[in-house]
Amino acid sequence: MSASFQLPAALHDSLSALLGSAGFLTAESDMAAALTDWRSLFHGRAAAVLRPADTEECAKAVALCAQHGVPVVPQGGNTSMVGGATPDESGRAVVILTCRMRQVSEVDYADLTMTVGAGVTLKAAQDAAAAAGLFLPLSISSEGSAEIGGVIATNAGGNNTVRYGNAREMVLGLEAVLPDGRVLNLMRRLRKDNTGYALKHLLIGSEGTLALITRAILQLQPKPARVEVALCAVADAVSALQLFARFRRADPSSIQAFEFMSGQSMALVNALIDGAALPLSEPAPAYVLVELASPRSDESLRTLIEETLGEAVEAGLVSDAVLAESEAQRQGLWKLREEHAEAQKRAGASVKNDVSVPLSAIPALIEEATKACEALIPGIRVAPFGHIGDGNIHFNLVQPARGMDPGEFLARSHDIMDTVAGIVKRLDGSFSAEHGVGQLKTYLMPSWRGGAELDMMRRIKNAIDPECLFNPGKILPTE
Ligand code: 2HG
Ligand code: ZN
Repeated sequence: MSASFQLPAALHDSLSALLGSAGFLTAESDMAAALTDWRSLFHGRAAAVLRPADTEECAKAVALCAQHGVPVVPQGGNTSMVGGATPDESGRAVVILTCRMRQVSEVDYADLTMTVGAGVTLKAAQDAAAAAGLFLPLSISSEGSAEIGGVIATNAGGNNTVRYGNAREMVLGLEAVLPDGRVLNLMRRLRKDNTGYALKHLLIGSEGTLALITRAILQLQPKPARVEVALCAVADAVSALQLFARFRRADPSSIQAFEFMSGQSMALVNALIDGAALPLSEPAPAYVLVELASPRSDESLRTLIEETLGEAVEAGLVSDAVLAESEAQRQGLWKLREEHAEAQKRAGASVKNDVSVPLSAIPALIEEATKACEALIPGIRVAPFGHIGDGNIHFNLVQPARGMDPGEFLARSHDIMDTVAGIVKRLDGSFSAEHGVGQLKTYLMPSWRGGAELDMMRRIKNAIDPECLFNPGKILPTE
């Protein structure tokens, strides 16, 4: 079957000649995977899916699309939680995949940098850094599929933000194709470079609406010599934050991750994920996963984590805890954290609220939003988890275990999102901490970012992409 919307013949022929059969796909079956998001919330159509092999091919393809007024939807590993890389239903756009731009071309030991193509998965980039004896401290649950270009385009955060910041903090240099097909080369590996507007930072987090990222120079770190991980049973977010404060007092620079999981969300992981087994004597109301790292290989980090946990147990903050004794156990504990999104997907329809609030407001957020959601839909499963150390909670809701079908639950998505958002706003938080706006949350932009802020965003969009060809319908609501 051919695509439902035909590209202009001249464009079709030029793209086909430029990209060849490996890079130019128009059969529905070849395009299908790129037209639906990971959550299966959005089902778009496209005139073609392009897979350029390098920046030059990508730039030429974008220039051709621009000449014919054809919209372009950049897509990396297709792991967006907000439909950020799924085309609309018009079928007019082409999707450009970065998956063939997969070169890890250079690791520099003096500068601690790595040059990567947009299509390198985050996991492959981490592995390449580790193979060189270095460390790329960006870690997200979807790192096996998420590609560097998308990770930067969405300014992904994840598990290590508490120590190393978001993707933005790790990007030294950037190369991107602009909507008219020009290549913007910002591949400078400089810590200091005050030479006008910070275009690199404008593109980071712009979700493919301003440019298509093709390469990056990432800032690496020395590989820690010692890592310690513990899973702790706690009563609630208040105890979790008190535990965080204790670790921060003991040694703030050693905290590499500090994650929270509600009992409800962990129960879903245990029930629905193969090989996930809680290594504690009994289930708890909530859990913390803490990871510490040190450049020193001696026992001091082990002593630090044991002493801090011991004191927390004595103070009644932690009721049970397990420390990883090997790399395999460390990975086992992390699996119990990283599979929450997958477990919730398997549990039925769910509504996600990727929100952030000041640390001090997290207990109020969880308490108030839990009450409000339970009042909204009796039987709703409140399953929050997330990066509590940096203030980002995934306040997710799963459909009731019985008595409601997925469609009926999803029809209440906006009620749920608005209810949670109202509480988050009162607590001075953000309605999107790390997943971005995509197409799912554009409707929230006027009330949260309206006035001068949204106006400036529109002017920037208009200056860089006046025909609105790049990722239309994302971030900015249609006027
Ligand atoms: C995570 O922290 C991801 O595991 C996914 O950001 C969060 O499923 C989610 O809401
Ligand atoms: Zn997350």
